[in-house]
Amino acid sequence: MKIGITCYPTMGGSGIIATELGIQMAERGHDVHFITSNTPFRIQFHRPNITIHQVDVNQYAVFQYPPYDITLATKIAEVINDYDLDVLHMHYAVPHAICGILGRQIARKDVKIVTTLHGTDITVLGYDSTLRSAIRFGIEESDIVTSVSDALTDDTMSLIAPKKDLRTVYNFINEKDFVPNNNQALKQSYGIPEDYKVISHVSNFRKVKRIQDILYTFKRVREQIKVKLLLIGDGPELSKMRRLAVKLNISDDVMFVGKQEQVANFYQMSDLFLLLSEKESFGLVLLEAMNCGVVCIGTRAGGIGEVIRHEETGLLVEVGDTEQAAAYAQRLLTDDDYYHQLQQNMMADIQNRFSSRSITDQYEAIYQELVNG
Ligand code: U5P
Repeated sequence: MKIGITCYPTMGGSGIIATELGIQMAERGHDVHFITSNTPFRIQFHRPNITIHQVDVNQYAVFQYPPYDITLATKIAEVINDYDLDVLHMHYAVPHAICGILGRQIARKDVKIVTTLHGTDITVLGYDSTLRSAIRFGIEESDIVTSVSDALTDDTMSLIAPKKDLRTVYNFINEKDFVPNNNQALKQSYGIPEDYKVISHVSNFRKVKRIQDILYTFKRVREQIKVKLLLIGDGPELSKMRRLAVKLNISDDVMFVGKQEQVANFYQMSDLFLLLSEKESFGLVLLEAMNCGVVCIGTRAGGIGEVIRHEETGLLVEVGDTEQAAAYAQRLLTDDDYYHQLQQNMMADIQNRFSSRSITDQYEAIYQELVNG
């Protein structure tokens, strides 16, 4: 099949999924066309069957705002016609599904549109009534719409109420990039003594991630065992969290390592991973940590409860319950048998429910269903 993909080519979860899916489809022999404002960050070298079409938004003084959406739609139309695309896969309802629909109209071709909802557009924009009808339109005019968790499907139904069934297709990661490897050398290079445990967290440091809860949890655990906290990523909350670590008197054991491109190494030196967000449509970082063999504690928020099966493959706490999170962390870091039991279940479960092969199969079946009518 000839597949056009539009996503934000940045480091966030949605861009990573869109890019990995395109790579997987290209490896299966499909002809993949990325139509994006920049080369997606995981495609920095040549790959067969992948073409990048860059959307250049002109900054003419005549426009008060650069017309990104219209330029993108025009580019999509051009690629539909030039390459005779069968399917467009748009990531996010707004603006990309809308641009895909407009592009299809400009091209005057019956190309099929698959839209994947990743969360931000629904949970943030769904509250903004000015955009709600546009999101609904993007969903209803797409041929098939997928969402990355049942929790996001439910949120979309209650906030947007589209007349359209959504299908949940979970996120996945490229397993080759995230493998278990007890990375003592890296731990050493960060000056972490061998007998210290490592707790980690990876995110964009936005408020919804509740990094303060990670610090409060860590403070309690640190009172009982030798442990370091590794915080990977950067964002608006970072400097506030640095100050909080100082105030809590834990800053000697908290390492802020900033934005990193090779996050796998940090998971590999971790014994426990925390994701204590108040909202999360899926929680891709959990899947990355789990594939590296790291047991996780998450909150009962959004899709986290679908990725972690409580007391089977990891542990869940209510949002803000740092006392329970600390109690669980302490048990996991001191009771090896318990840890290995959860770890074993976790490795089997992710292989079963989130393997790149089975998720790619599901998307491929969706494309095929549309193309074969
Ligand atoms: N990420 C990085 N480097 C960082 C912070 C995050 O590569 O410094 C990646 C995570 O590994 C994950 C994505 O793939 O960004 C964040 O996913 P999400 O929080 O948007 O689901």
